[in-house]
Amino acid sequence: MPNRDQKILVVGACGQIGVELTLQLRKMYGEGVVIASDLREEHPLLKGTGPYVSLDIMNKETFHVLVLRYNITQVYLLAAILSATGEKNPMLAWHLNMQSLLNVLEVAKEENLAKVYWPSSIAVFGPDSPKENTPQHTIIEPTTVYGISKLAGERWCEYYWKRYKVDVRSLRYPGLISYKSQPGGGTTDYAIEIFHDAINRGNYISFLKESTYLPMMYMPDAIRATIELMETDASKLTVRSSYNIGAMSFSPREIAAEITKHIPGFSIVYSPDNRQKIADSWPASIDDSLAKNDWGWKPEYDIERMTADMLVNLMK
Ligand code: NAD
Ligand code: AKB
Repeated sequence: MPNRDQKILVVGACGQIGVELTLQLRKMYGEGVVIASDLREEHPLLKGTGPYVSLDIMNKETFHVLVLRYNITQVYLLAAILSATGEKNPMLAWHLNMQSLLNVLEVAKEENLAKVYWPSSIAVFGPDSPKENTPQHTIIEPTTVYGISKLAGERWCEYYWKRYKVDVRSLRYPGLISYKSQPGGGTTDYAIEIFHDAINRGNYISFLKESTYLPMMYMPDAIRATIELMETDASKLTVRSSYNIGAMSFSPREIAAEITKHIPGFSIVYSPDNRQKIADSWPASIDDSLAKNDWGWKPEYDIERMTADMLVNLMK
């Protein structure tokens, strides 16, 4: 729990994770404690829940001034270009994903910030990593620009911790499934689209093959994991690059079958596109034993519970 003087800045607060993370941080620590920021207009769900500022994290000076003006002590950096969008414009993805992190790490060092959070992804792994139960430490040779930027980012996090004692923490999120805000251009987005199309049209055209297994997690678990990691005593953390974290693993065929239990008659067809190659390069499931041992990680949602909750909430 941040002490009385802590002030949190969420960068990229209007994205898929940012909206829910900001709302939960405000619920836990108080609305005035958490400043939301993004390039975009304030997300409707954030309106009236606490302070919002417009920020381009690529501008280090503006960010630095904001940190000083609001007496910021913790930063959650969520601005990024995700895997599928990244392949459309690799240089833009590299530039944003790297420079945003370096800007935050530099200001954290200069202003002695208490903590920084920056997410990595299962995208750090590549086709030569073990596919099942992919370990924390293994061959890591990503083949997407997004994965390369996450791997480089992990190295920078560990570097700033070891060299400057910047207390930066990170999770390698799997594909995240949620209903409050839209996904931002990833390969795992199919697992969200499928729910919307099941409800609105009764059928779904999957851009991944039926048997493509990927690690996935429901957003409430991801938000809880993030805050639990940030609240853990620094002495317990043995990973200063980014922790593997898991919850469930399923294929398009399996999630379709689960949805069919609630929406009989729902149908799916498969029309793989360029995102199939990205998915094929990623793990099918993740070994997160270090997260379990170091800070007690335990997921609450499996495919059945997540599917039921998604459908109830989307149908409201
Ligand atoms: P998103 O695309 O939904 O949100 C990113 C937000 O950053 C957007 O609101 C965007 O407007 C903002 N942004 C972009 N450029 C900016 C800039 N220059 N300055 C300020 N804000 C800017 O992404 P997300 O899904 O919420 O992901 C957040 C983080 O989590 C990313 O680092 C992503 O790689 C990581 N991650 C996400 C998932 C997932 O399934 N969503 C999985 C693994 C890792
Ligand atoms: C993506 O598909 O790009 C993201 C991720 C797993 O990092 N959801």
